[in-house]
Amino acid sequence: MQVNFILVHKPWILCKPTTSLQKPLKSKPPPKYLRRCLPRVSYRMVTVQPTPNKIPVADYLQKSQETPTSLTRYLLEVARQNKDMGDMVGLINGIQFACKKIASLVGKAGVTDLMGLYQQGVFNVHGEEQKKLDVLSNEVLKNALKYSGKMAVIASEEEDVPIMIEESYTGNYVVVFDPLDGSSNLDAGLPTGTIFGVFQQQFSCLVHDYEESINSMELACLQNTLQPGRRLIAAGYCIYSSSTMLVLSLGNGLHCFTLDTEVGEFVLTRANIQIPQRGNIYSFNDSNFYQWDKGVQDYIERLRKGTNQSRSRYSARYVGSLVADVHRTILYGGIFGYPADKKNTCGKLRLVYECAPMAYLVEQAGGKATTGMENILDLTPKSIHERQPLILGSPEDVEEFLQVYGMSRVDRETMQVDNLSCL
Ligand code: FDP
Repeated sequence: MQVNFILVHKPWILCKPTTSLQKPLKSKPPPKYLRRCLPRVSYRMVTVQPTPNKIPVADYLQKSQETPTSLTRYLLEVARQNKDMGDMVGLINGIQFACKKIASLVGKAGVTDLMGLYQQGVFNVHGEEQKKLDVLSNEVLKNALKYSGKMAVIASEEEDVPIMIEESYTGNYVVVFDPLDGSSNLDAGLPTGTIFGVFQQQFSCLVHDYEESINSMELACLQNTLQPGRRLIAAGYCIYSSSTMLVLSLGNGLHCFTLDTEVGEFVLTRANIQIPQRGNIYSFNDSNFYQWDKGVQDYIERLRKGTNQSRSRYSARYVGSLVADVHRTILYGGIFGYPADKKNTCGKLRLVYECAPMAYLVEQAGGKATTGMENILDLTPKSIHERQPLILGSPEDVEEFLQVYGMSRVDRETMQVDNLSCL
């Protein structure tokens, strides 16, 4: 077991209003609980826990397909077989509760006036107008995680900066998440999803209360959220569609639990999911074709014409909701991509809470995920909202993409990627 020594320090941290939840500037300032306050922290000697062992519950999952296994029962089995994973089980329980709550909100959004914008003219950190359900889902997930008692730091798509958890609830885990991805599809009743990834904290932070300044050591504490995807110890997504499914990996393969609305429980419906070696579907936003670099265009043209390695013409499917497109790709095979283009020179998707968890899950199912240059899981994020190109799917399809793309890689370099715009 590794021991780290961290200086004890009690700085003051600046308390700024948040852009994501605040009222428009002309109205009175938001109440204190709605502000983006960074809490005062102190540092101490910490023991960095080893990564938990792989979970040998695969056999159990196979057998238990004969009788319905709830996610709760599965988690209890994980805890029984892995004494050091009790906290992780508590954490996933918090997430499954949040997913049920968000599924219920999404399901009745049309009849409870939850569709549409949160506040006209109020933008989040990405410059996008937030939907009511973006804001609500963020609160639901944040609270479920906070009060699980297992959290140290959380980072969300909907928050400007990572959030440290108050001392009384502090735990050992770092969770990154996108509470409601694909929310531009909401008002049309199309699928949306929650994406999450779990790391172990590398720096320990003791959080006391809300104070008034921040220094480099506190930033180090928040940098717990900037770990490469390779260090994820769990990830998952919840898809809100014709049914609600929680697709999860604790590092032991990929398993799908479907919400049985009659009993209010997630029930195991697919154990040890394996992505097909090759598919016949491509899922890219085709309207960007003329904005892509030549390598991507050449690859897509081969799929359209059937001049690719499998000599078969591929079908196009693109929902425009990451969770839905990745879920279909995992189950049916093929390739999903949001590459860089002339407008989005770093791609559009966020490395920390979109690309990395999805890459981890796809690899757990035997697939591959890349930027076109590097394996997604090898990238160390420089900022919490950094964007990266994402190509993932069946191993043979991704390999073929890399070959074709590699032939004209120089073309990407001529796009003059401005790295700052990725952050
Ligand atoms: P959305 O803007 O609706 O939130 O990253 C967000 C995302 O959706 C992904 O879910 C989706 O894959 C992508 O953007 C779609 O982008 P385009 O509309 O540019 O295709």
